[in-house]
Amino acid sequence: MLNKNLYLILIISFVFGISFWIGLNVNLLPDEASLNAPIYDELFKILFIIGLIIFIGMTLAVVYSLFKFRKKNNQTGDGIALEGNLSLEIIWTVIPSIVVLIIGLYSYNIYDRIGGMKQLNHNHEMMSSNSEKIWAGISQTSDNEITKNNLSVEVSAMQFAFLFNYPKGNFISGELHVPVDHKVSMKMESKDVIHAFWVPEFRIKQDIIPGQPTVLNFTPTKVGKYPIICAELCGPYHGGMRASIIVQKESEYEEWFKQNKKMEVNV
Ligand SMILES: [Cu+2]
Repeated sequence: MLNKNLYLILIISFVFGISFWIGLNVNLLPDEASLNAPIYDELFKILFIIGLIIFIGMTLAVVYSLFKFRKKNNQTGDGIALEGNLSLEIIWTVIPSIVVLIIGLYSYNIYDRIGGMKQLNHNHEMMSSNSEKIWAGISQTSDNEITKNNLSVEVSAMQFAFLFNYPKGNFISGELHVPVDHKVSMKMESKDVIHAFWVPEFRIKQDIIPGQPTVLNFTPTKVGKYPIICAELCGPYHGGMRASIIVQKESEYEEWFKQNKKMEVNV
């Protein structure tokens, strides 16, 4: 009996050990390019580890059962039926309940840390001028950080493109340019159907809904070019509804901004 328990403990330790090792060392996600990304990835790692524990544990149990409960040579029936096992039923109810509860609370904490539970209206410059209702979105993560460098952009989504309006420069761009390490505050509206603004490298996604403006705030942390993908099936060319976000050094961004501003004046 002692031997059996020892084996069981060893196998469980092995399953947990290998799951943690894979979960912490194998990265399935793209670059982390915004302040939200490392926070979101914490949750992903935990979910990945839990998934691995269940997958490896179940696979081992199935393989063990294949050999242990094989039909014996002279066996003709299934044997005596098993009826009820209270302790087993308590275990398989209590453990998953605790796991689900922990995941729920932890997800709430992560959503709060990326700004999902904050008030949506009070941070946004464009919104203070008119008292338009903002229906949903991700707010800014902290009020204490620098807000003077806020970049405000208005996003219009339509079948099948995104357009970015820079109110301060009074111009519209098909590419979203932003300076690295600056907060970007976007107000998003749809001209037709529901779209979704998704940047995998930033770990952000927000629906864009006709008649119900939404907001999305983020801070890019890595210079580079990243895809913006529409993540809501919005029509026959939904798959082609893509744009780019270009994160630049502040000086380069200023240069780009000036050039576009000038063009508008010349016209
Ligand atoms: Cu779309």
